[in-house]
Amino acid sequence: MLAYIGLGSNLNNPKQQIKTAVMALHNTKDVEVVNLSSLYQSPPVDDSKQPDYINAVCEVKTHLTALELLYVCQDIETKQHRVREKKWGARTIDLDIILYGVQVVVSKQLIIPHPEMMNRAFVLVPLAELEDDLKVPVLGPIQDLISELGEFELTKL
Ligand code: PH2
Ligand code: MG
Ligand code: MG
Repeated sequence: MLAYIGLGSNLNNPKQQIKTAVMALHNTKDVEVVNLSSLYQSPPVDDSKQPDYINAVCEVKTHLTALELLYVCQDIETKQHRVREKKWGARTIDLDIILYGVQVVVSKQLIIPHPEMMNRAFVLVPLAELEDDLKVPVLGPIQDLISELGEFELTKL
């Protein structure tokens, strides 16, 4: 299965946090990172009183189920000392499963495609960098989603 994982950080050396998380994913049994986007910088969406974020998207080849992959992501977040306080608060690392093949998942723990992806340039733009003609399940072609975004601030590093 091919899956896309969004990475974000705005605390404690964000670029290094992203690199550490990508290495941790790659070093996980049954998970292979096969592609990584550029790093992108953007102001925080939905809470302006925090530092800018660094974001990227990676593509993984995996034999894990979507839920097993979620647990791997949560484990990496914990190892990188993520403190879960308020929703959308500043964080050392955030790993979100954006897509899991063409599978649609709606459960208490996990929603795929990621329910906010269509609103987030910091997810769509790096994803399109990896796969510019991607058809997102339910939502449609990635380029259409980017066109529908409206104005956004995002710097490719
Ligand atoms: N993540 C959030 C909330 N806001 N803003 C940016 N720019 N990048 C993020 O990764 C981000 C955010 C919650 O996951
Ligand atoms: Mg997130
Ligand atoms: Mg998250």
